[in-house]
Amino acid sequence: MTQAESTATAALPELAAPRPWWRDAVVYQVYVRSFADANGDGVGDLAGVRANLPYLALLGIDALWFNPWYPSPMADTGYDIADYRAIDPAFGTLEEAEQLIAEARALGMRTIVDIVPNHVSNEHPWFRDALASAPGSPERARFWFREGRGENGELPPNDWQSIFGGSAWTRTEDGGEWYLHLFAPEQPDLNWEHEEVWTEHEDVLRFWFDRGAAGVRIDSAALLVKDASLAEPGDGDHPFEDRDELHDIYRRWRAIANGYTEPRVLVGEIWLPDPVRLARYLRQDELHTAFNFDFLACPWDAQRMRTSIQSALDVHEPVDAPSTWVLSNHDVTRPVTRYGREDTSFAFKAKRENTPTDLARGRRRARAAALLAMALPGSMYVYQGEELGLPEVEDIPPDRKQDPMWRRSGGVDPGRDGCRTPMPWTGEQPPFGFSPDGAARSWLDQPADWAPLTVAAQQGDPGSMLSLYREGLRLRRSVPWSGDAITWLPTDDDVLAFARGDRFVCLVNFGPEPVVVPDGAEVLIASNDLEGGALQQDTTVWLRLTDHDRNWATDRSRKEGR
Ligand code: TEU
Repeated sequence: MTQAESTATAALPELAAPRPWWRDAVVYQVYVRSFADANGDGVGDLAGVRANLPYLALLGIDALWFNPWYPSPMADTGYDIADYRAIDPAFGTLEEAEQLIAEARALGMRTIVDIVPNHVSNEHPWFRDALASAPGSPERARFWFREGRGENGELPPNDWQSIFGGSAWTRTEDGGEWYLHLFAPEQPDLNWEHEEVWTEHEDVLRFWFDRGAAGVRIDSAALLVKDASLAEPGDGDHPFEDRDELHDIYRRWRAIANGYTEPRVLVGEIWLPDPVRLARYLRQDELHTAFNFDFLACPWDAQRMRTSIQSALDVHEPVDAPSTWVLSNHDVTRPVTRYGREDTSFAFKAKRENTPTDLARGRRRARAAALLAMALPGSMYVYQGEELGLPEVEDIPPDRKQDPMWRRSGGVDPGRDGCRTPMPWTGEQPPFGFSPDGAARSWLDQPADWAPLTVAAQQGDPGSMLSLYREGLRLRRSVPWSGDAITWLPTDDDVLAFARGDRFVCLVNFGPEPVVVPDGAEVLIASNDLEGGALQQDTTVWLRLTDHDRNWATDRSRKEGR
């Protein structure tokens, strides 16, 4: 520190530390397989991401989260990891990943990598060693191997069901023990009672943090610990969800993350019905943030949305963690499709396909939802293609489907391929610039009618979804809001209105009655054109209150006693 700097610091003792970047970051989720294919093999790669970093920088995001990019047999498109310290050759090399992290950082974007601690690939050296070793061996102790039930052990050790359907147990090929897999059989679960499982993952964290990763997204973060008695789910603690011992794991991880000059960030993928339980993972010495899936799954309804938003804020406040706002990811039905249906709710294990869908309506709502999410205090996630308003692809023929959820459910669950289709960049027909000319067929086909959805088609059009995202994210950095609190303003039941500070209001009209923008308020951005100064159904606006009307928010809320 120079003399001048130390004087400056001494003169400003009251100055708080700068706000940590992750508290209100916009994080863009890159599903590498489907982002951009530079080498023409029909699969996206790191070179494709590097070539398109300017596109991401222009979008106005703060960080990139990459779905697993490690060597994998791809039984679950990369969530079955064979080596946590390398890059799958289909995507590139470790050196390229390091370059990518540095290049993104130079453009102002941090990198979050995906860590999968619940299970490994069945081709991971640990599991291969386990299969090659005898029951009761130390090699098997890193997993959950058990004798079967029945006279000859022909029945699984218990009735736990895999999240992808069917039994959560598979018997070894020699007809010996069974092993546990909460997901596909190619994803054996690790035993988190084993010290080496802890130390290995802590080392993997350091490996990526040392290479410049700003944080990790922790896959299936509430599933790692199991009840060793193999009890069936009942009234008490769940045998493999949200168990108390998990918090010790994340306290150790937090200490590692805090050991860096710029502390690294831990983001949990935690699906829990009870937001109070979710917030326990966000205590000061545990994870920094977690995905807010309640908001994602919430039906498009003013009061349901209000309840979801308020309960997220309520449970985050006491632990001083920011909420996150998520509308989509690689596991869920695309918002344009979801919001275009009669029933706009989402449930992971009750996905539907080809139910009547009004895509124009869905798009309108998805636009309104995007501006709503961008206006809320906390951080926001954008899943690639969301900014283009891609719909779910619902007509993938069975022989082209890849997702084990579809296969293991015997075709009952449509699977998640429909939200993983390659990005359309340019041109009039597939692969729409995803791959170079003459490339191999894309790993999933794009619909032939996506020409109007390409980046090239949208970027010059001020009315496009892409322009809405760019403009909304740009404004998000400069709007006159203050603090992390929101004040709900009194409205009709079909309308949401909240203020942030005394100069900013976000208004969302869910209902059929037009809502007139108050006199004098300046419209900063609207998800759809206003008609005669009024918001039609399924429209969000951001308003700047001028001196003349800046008491509007506070006066109205006081009057209603809310
Ligand atoms: O998803 C985790 C997952 O599927 C569960 O947490 C599920 O969402 C929950 O039980 C619903 O109630 C992650 C990845 O996002 C997904 O792509 C992988 O297939 C899965 O883990 C296995 O690694």
